[in-house]
Amino acid sequence: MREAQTVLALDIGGTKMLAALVRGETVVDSLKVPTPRDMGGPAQWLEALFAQIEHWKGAYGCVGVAVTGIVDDGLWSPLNRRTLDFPDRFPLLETVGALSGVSAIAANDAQAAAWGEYRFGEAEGNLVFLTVSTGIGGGIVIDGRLRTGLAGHFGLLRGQDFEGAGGDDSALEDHVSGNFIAASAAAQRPGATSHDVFDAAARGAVWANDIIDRSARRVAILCRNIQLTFDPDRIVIGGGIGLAPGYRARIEAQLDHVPERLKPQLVAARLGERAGVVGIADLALQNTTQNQVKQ
Ligand code: BMX
Repeated sequence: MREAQTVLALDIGGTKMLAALVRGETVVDSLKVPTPRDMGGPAQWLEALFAQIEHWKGAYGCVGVAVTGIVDDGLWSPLNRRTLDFPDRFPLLETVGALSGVSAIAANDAQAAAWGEYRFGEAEGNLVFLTVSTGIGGGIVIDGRLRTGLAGHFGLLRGQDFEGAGGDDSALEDHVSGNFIAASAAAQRPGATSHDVFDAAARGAVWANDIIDRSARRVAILCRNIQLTFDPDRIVIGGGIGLAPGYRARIEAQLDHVPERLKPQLVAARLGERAGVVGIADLALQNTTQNQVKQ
């Protein structure tokens, strides 16, 4: 009984991989490691991860994998190679099924997080989840249904001259996300990470505050457009940058002048960085239950 309700949940993003044993919204055990972007590809990343959680074998009844990028028919592909690069159509479900020995499902990381916040978060009603992290991901839950496929890939929006970011063919996230913040600091601090920029900003460095404000201003514009597109009750902000101290307040400061009826209501992800694993675990359990019913 215990194992059956326990799910092995993986959240593989552009910067980190989180593995967790999940029951409901509870993370019973977890392991976080950097995504070894420069080491081989998905097959090696998953082998290395499963080697480190070998001791969890037998403790879970099914697996859920949330990944950056898109999963079509169990095949995993990146959409923005700057966020994470690997060859298209990696046989994700087959590989995870073989490594775990149990049934597996897979979904986009931000969509899984949106479902986690919908099921266990603060947000009532229709929500849009926005993760500002290595890239910018999004998940949409309307009338209790999670939108899948490309739905919510806000980080890949093009053509809008985001405030001088240049209406060229690059993706919005390349002008906003963690990668952008780190790259923008190169002049002042070669090799700085986005964390370093937030630390410098907290110490009052003007250049660092300027970079973060530019990022937050572009996310504020995105939130206004999301409000006009889906009119959600809440926009839930998550991700390493989205949850960084003061970042959401900077976005809200850019929305002060927006008329009440057009103003997006932003909330922090209640599940924090667990949103993805909790969401995919719930989807995996639903899938297992449905399959049992069918039999
Ligand atoms: C990119 C895209 C999305 C993802 C988002 C956040 C890739 C590899 N990923 O827009 O699928 O949801 O980044 O990803 O094309 P994260 O790695 O920052 O969590």
